[in-house]
Amino acid sequence: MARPNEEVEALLNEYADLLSITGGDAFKARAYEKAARAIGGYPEDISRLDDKGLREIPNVGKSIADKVAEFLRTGHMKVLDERRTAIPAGVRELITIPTLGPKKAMQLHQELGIASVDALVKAIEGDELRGLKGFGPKTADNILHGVELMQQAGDRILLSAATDIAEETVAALREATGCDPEHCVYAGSLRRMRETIGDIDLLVAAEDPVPVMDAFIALPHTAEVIAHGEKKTSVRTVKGLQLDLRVLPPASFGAGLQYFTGSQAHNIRTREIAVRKGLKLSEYGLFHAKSGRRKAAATEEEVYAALGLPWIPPTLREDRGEVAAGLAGDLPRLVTEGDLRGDLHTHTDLTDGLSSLEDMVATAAARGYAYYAVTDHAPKLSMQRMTDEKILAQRERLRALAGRYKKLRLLHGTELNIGPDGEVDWPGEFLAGFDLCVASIHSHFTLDRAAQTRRLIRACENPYVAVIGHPTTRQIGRRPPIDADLDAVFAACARTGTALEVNSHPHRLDLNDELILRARHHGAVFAIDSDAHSTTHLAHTRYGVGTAQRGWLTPDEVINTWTWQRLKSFLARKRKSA
Ligand code: DGT
Ligand code: CA
Ligand code: CA
Ligand code: ZN
Repeated sequence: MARPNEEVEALLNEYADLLSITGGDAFKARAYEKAARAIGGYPEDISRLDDKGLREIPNVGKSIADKVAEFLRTGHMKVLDERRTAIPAGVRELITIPTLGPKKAMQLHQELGIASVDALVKAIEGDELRGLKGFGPKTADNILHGVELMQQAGDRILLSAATDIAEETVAALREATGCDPEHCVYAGSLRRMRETIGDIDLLVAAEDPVPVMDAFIALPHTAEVIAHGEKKTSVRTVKGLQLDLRVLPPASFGAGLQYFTGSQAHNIRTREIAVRKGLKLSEYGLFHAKSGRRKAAATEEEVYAALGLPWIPPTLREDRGEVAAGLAGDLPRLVTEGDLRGDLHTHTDLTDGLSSLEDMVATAAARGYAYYAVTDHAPKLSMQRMTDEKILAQRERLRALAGRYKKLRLLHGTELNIGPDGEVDWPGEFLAGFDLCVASIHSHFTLDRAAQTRRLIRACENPYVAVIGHPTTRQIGRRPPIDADLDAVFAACARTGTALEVNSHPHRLDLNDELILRARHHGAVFAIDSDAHSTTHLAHTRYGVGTAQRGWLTPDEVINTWTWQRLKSFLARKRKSA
């Protein structure tokens, strides 16, 4: 719970906003804002003050003091409650958008019934503001830009965006004076490859931190220096992301890396082991508790070994049993990007992809794949205008290309649409012509749990469906997962020999780590696919692999690490049931 001062500050600010939205006296609104700031920053706890004490706070007159006293006594402020019933909370949310003032917010509410930031964005995208006085295309653009900025500043960011920034920053820091390039890395949730990242934690080993810290704050993306010290410096970038840089003595780099990689829950486990051994673990090293003598610190391997553990891959460090597995010598041999022999879900410009078939295949070949499936959208995704003729013509083109690639086996596939009853776009005779079919949900996201479960299980039972694409359809920060009995679906996948996709698109990462852990308990197998819509997207598999590692997957459980012979018999076995 917030301190009473902060609570009252928030309420008075809200009241000031509501006053200005309803077009009340601007002077009065400003007076409430000033009082709010004064109370928030007041050193004494206002709940201990009497009426006289309240009036002694700068900018707090009798009228405001009475309202504060009323709130402290009753938990309510009557005037605020009245305004709240008159104006939906979402209208107040509107004025937090940069460039959107209270007058415009009220106008949007009164004339179009808009009462949330989301509704406003939809209205702009649907061109519903056209003709509204004071809302030309430029204003609308500014609003959209403002919303984007707000979201970037306020939210966790996607793994892919954080990776790009971290890699650029690490590359720049490696150039700094006194920075040892081999001991300049990122740690935290990014090293653990969580799907979203709160802030980026960078670590450098250097005897003299000053030049490294100076180089860090001088980077062009820095908008604000939050803290600038010799041990830790934090900046906020122009996009609102926080970066923390810590400079460590070279001798304790391993201990620092272990500590700042986290997760916090994992660190609690490792510290428990240290305590049981009469040791003390910190970011500076592993020490004998009694003598204070340092036992290990230079490398992570050394620190884990001194705890009686093998080195634990960062993607496992979430306190999901990895420490116990390490102690027992049972850590999994995690799948890596190098294990992938192919990609089984990709698109071209025949549907919604941006690159040609030829370019996609050339890029796949350059990645060293042994096999590669082209799986453009099937007809029921009507926006894509797929037809039998078009997909058969594509098959001809693909077969013609095959001669050019001696080491790469080209597979002709499609991404089928799972209908509301589990039906797919084409009958079995037509599906038999494909080398491989992915089937995914692209519609009817809000069916009830029983219906979603049924349609997914029916899709698994289709002998031509090899992979269920992006099984939950969630999009991070945009769309929630469908509601289905996923354990029943996972069991059906295991029973029918259907792979579950780990879709590598950074907005999807679907299945996610937790669902992968659940699915593998049912004995299901997986396909880590890029779902690429352009040549550059083929590299997204790194995020799918990270997610798979967080789900403890081994190469044996991932069908696209298998040899073509093994994959071919996996596909054939299921088709036999047709
Ligand atoms: P994030 O930034 O929210 O995506 O998640 P993390 O895991 O990167 O968290 P962050 O940046 O607060 O801290 C980085 C790592 O440093 C964290 O995973 C573990 C370690 N750490 C930070 N503060 C503490 C603490 O108070 N206790 C322990 N045991 N570890 C901490
Ligand atoms: Ca972090
Ligand atoms: Ca941090
Ligand atoms: Zn799809």
